[in-house]
Amino acid sequence: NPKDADGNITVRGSKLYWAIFAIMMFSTTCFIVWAYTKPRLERPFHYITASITMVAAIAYFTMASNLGSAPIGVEFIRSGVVAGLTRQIFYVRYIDWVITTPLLLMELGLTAGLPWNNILWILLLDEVMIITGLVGALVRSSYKWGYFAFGCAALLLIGWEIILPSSGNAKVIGADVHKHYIMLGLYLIILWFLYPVAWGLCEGGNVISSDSEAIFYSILDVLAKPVYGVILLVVHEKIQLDRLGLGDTIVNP
Ligand code: RET
Repeated sequence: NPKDADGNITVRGSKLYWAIFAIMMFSTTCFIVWAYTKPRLERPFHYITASITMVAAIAYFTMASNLGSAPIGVEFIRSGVVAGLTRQIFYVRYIDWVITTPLLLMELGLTAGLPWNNILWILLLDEVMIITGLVGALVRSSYKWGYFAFGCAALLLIGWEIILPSSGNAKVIGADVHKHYIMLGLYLIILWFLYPVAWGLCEGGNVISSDSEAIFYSILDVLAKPVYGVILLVVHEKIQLDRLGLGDTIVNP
């Protein structure tokens, strides 16, 4: 049934996943080419960013092929649609996130010059957030919301860590670093708060269809990976230019 009556993605959902797969592959290529235009020592962030979009590309390849999912019994039947008794849960998302979200946070932490013990604490919170989200998604009963609550608590702590203690750190390194770090940190955290919203409507409450889930998560992932990557790399270039006092000279020759 094209109306997605059994809780699975349809051909349209699959096509969207293929499109995002193409975007992730394209951005991976661009980040690698961009890296090669730089001296060797300036490349690490380009490589980390490229590996993030590369992992996402594989996850999207999997979902577009209708793989990496399991039918999970639903607690709430979607109203208006004669939905099935199960929903297609893409656990492959969480395999992607468990690899890529720590890298995204690490890039942010290194931009602020955070000490490693702070970075590791943030990464630990991140693992708690993703794993509780996965377990909650696979649980049928309302205990899933317990896992969801643990995950949200972890996200709140991450938000607090990257905005407050870390911004003090960035300030010590320099006003330019601080300014850019705050912008990047706010972009990340505002975006990341939309993920639990998507989860609540999809894996959690079974409120929207699997095709709508594809749209919601795809938009978030494109903003959180390739777009975030471009902003981060541009910020790094700006910071370096400002350090050399060349910012205006190069932008406005
Ligand atoms: C879950 C459910 C449990 C509660 C919370 C969640 C947050 C997930 C986030 C995911 C971010 C993913 C990114 C992917 C990159 O493309 C696991 C949905 C808080 C914030 C940035």
